[in-house]
Amino acid sequence: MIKLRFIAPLALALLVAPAAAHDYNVGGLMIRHPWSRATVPGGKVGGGYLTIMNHGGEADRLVSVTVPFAEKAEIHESSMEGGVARMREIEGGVAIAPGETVDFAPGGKHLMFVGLTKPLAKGEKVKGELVFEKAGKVEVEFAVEAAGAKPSMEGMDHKGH
Ligand SMILES: [Cu+2]
Repeated sequence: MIKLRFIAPLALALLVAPAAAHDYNVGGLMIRHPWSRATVPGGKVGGGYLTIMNHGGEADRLVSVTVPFAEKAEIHESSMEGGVARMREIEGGVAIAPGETVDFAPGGKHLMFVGLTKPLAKGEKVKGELVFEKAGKVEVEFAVEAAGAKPSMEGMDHKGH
């Protein structure tokens, strides 16, 4: 009886499939499921999330990001300092070593779209461009999910690889 109570929510979570994942491969890099969250009208910032895996033999680095729907996109890191959530820009970008997986997710590393020129609406896909030191420019689409959306089950599963 007790066990069933735990199983039910999990089964439900699995049935509610996340928005279809989309991946991009460039050189040895695999970019998994870029996504964002819906913003309120007049909101000035949005977040960008994705997973980057390096299946190649040499290190690469995400150096910058541009999006057409905001004045700029920054690479940020969130942390807790004395019980207060803070974030700062990561200078010089984020390195991805061979065999490494780097997650950009709520509460950790993330992309910050600053100066939104339009609200992001749930269900739409918005373009962006990632610039890597070695792999160069990669065009992606961020799938906009609900305002409070969590990382998808799909993305979490992949961490175990
Ligand atoms: Cu931020």
